[in-house]
Amino acid sequence: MRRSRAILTVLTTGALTAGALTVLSPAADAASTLGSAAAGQGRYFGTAVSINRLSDATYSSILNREFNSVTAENEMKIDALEPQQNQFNYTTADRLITRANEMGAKVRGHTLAWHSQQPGWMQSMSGTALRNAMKNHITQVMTHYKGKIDSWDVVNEAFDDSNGGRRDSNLQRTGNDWIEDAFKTARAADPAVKLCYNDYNTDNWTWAKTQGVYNMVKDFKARGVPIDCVGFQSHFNSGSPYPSNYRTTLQNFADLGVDVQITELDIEGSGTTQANTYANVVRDCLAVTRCNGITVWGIRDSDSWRASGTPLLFDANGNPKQAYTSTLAALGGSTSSPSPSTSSSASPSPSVSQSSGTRACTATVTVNAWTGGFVTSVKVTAGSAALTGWTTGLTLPAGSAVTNSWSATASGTSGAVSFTNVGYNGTVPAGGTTEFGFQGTGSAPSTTATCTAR
Ligand code: G2I
Repeated sequence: MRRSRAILTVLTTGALTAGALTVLSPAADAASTLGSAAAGQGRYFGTAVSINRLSDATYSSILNREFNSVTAENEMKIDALEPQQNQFNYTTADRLITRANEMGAKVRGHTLAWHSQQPGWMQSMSGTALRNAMKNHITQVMTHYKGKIDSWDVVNEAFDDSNGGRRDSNLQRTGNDWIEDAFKTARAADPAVKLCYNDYNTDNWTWAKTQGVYNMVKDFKARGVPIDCVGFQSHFNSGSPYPSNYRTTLQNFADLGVDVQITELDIEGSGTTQANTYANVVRDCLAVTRCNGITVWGIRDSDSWRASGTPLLFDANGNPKQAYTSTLAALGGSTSSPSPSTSSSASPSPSVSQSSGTRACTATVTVNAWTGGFVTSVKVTAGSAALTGWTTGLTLPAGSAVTNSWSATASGTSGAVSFTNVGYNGTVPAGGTTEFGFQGTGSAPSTTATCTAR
């Protein structure tokens, strides 16, 4: 509020002072992405990521730019990681972890014990055999991901939707202590990672389901059952609307001595109504000290499991929606982030820095390789003139191929390949840098790359 008033004043002054040009420069204090704005509040801002979409340049660019936490939308579920009993398949999920590392993002593990997305072999199990299979899954997966995950959804959606009791499931039928057994197993497998319970329709403090989960967490805390956090999925729509007591719910759970996170946020709707609800959710989280992160359940509306409800922050073309702007603002960031400059000059001067000299760039290549694959990060640095576009080229060894890239458009997949800026990162100020990356199969390229500037 104060900022927008200040801007108005400067513009008015500029208009009245003939001949004087007031230069507006980007504010140093307003973050311009969801992740950086959330970081400024001591929080993270994450998204669900689907591995299949990483090859989509628009999706990939937004992911890199905006988010500093990721949750695998499906790739770390039980059926994905243990398709046959005791045969674990980490390949796809590991690619996501690698990508998160590239981005410097946290990873939320989702999910270890759940009635849904069980592999066929588990669905048909019961009793002690199922309980042991659950514990083995938790132990194996958490051991594999030790040190790589920030928080795990140990148990997901274990409560009934209406009566405040437990949901019936094969896991529930192994005995009411299955949830605490899962948490104790998880703590033993990795004492360092945060252990969370995660559910939906637990946002409204007056709902029986919310009370059911609250009482379980209270009981766990009283009896010393390990639990560190509670995730509120927060899939909001007309049947399950954003409740005015949401902040109360988050605070009451936090007061039990757990962190709380908003883990799968999406809000069906459009325009100002949707934008206001997103802002309210953000403000509620910021008002609760132990609400330390927000994750949206997908990037563009078209990526959502509820695509027809247009519940996310970017439209199908990857353009930020009104809801994006309100979310960023509620986090204390700003899209254009103009603020009055401290200097004004008597004679007009260009407000953008002009190129001096010939455009040139250099590419610095970092490779992380393992047997059969690699991830490459490339930093493009502008010379003494600003760039309006760039292309870097390098050569892959025979038998190697690019399988995926982000923040650049790839040309070719083997031999001599090149990467050209995408829409948002072609402009690089003099001496500035931007980064892109790609991954591939086979042995890694050398770290020599050409850079052509435009
Ligand atoms: O249902 C929304 C979310 C509720 N909370 C737990 C989340 O894990 C859950 O996510 C959704 C994913 O967004 C969907 O993408 O979970 C669904 C069921 O696990 C996911 O749907 C599945 C389909 O059921 C599969 O048929 C499909 O193969 O997505 C898979 C991959 O597209």
